[in-house]
Amino acid sequence: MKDTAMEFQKTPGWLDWYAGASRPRFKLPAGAVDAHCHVFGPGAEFPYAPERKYTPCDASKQQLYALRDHLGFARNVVVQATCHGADNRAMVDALADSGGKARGVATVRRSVSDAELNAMHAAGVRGVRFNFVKRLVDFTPKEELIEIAGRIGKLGWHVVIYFEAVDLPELWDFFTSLPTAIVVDHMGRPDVSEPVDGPEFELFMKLMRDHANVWSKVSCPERLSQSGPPALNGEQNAYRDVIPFARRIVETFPDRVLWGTDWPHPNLKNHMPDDGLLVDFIPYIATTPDLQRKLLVDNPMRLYWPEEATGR
Ligand code: 0GY
Repeated sequence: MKDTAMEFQKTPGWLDWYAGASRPRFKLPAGAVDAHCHVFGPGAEFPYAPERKYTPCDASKQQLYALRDHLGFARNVVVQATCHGADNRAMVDALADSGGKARGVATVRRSVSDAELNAMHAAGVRGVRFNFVKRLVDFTPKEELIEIAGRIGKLGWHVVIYFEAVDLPELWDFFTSLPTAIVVDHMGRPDVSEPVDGPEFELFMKLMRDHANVWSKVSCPERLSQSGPPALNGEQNAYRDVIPFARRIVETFPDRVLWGTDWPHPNLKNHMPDDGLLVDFIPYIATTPDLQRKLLVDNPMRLYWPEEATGR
């Protein structure tokens, strides 16, 4: 992986995002929020971080907002991706160009100044992300993360955590000591070949049950599924093995769930999803209009645009 000044070579085998997304059959409720998506670069304008573990294809704010409109979303939450490290300029630039229709989740180090945090708040950042997925980031000491959580909590921000289910026991004490709202990416990445009422997923359910500040994104069936999309296996319900897990969370904690496309889908090895089909997955996991409205509108509005939330 050799880069010239502003030219980045994609990680070998990198799958580019799919540009031909179908128009979903499922009609999203008015005001729906795509609460987990990213921008990548463009590298020539916003260089990828030297410490990154992968180099993606570019995925710009214009392309993200075109997808938003095509799918029928009203707003986005743009989550800082690890390929940009703690350089949040691409994400903040996307927020600035959204006309108030995007909010952000940043990555910061202990060295971030109060002035920088305040500037990010003014730009629309409302959370920081702590990543524990070892293939994506190097280890950050817990004391540093606790210090950051204390500082951003004063701004009313929350912490987004990304980890794999096998690591939850070891991370439990740390997560449950965080003082802010906590949003878990992709249901804590359960192994969906295990039973939905098995010990691994029960531990995640317990985390949410015992800690009312913990929320979950019921996102990324394409990442978690072992049965795969219809094009690969001919099944009617794409990613059907993920349905019981996501549905259980949505039905047990309807006021603490979020949904996002995860566009442009970093690090997928086998297939690149059609984002229209991902939207069509939603009614399998949120099966009533009431659950769908909470998942897609009320909950993300409460967390990211509380000043506009209707408080239903
Ligand atoms: C995701 C998932 C992944 C990557 C990142 O920031 C990132 O690099 O989040 C992944 O590789 O599982 O949520 O986008």
